[in-house]
Amino acid sequence: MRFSRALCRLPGVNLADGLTQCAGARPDFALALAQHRCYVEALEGCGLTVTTLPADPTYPDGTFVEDTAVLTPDWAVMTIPGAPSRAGEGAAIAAALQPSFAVLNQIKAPGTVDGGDICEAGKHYFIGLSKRTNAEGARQLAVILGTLGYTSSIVDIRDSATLLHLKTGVAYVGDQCLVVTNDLPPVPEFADFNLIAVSTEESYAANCVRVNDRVLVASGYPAFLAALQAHGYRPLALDMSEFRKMDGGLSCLSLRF
Ligand code: CIR
Repeated sequence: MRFSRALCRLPGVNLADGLTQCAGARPDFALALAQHRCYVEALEGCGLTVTTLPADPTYPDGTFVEDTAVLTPDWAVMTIPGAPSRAGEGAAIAAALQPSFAVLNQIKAPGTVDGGDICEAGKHYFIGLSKRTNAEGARQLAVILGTLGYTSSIVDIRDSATLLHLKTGVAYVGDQCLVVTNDLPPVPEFADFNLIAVSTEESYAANCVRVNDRVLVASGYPAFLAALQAHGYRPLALDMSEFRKMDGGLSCLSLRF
């Protein structure tokens, strides 16, 4: 899928007040802001026009915009993120997306969906059942995707100690190819794809994003970088250290369409 636009939101000064499993981690705000600027510039370098919303101090996790929506080429689906502290983040995102999408669907309570659990792989979507995305949210999303002619299947990661979201462990990089960590449960549908395995030591790098001719990857993972190049991809490495402290990966800093 080729993208022409992206939506991002600046990290706020209270980024460190967001949710994280990394005990004691305190991101440096100035460095996070600089890394965010590089991220936006990378998207622009891939040919995208990027809209960057201001931070909202009500939502310290608000920079992780990916969790608030699932975008298909046709419709946008606004989610209800599974963490109660993040439930209101979508309003500003919906307002920003509205002009670009003919239809804005809405996941309805008691359903919850985090966009980080939704992995688009061409005409098929993997939907992660996680501590954030519940069965009702997954069901509603599958119905919406089905209406648009997409197939979907569930990947249950609720028992995983390492995966916050499905896309913490899998990314679709186009050309019928998935990047996968060994933290994932067996997924029968993966048999239809070529797989690039990410080692346990480099598992953070699995959350990469194909953007037009490039694959954005976190910097500091040389084996994975080489594997992508060996498969003919053109990776673009970005320092994600401050967002990682808040359990954030590359994909969650933007919505691409
Ligand atoms: C959270 O726990 O919700 C945020 N601190 C991080 C969200 C990361 N989102 C993503 O990877 N899609």
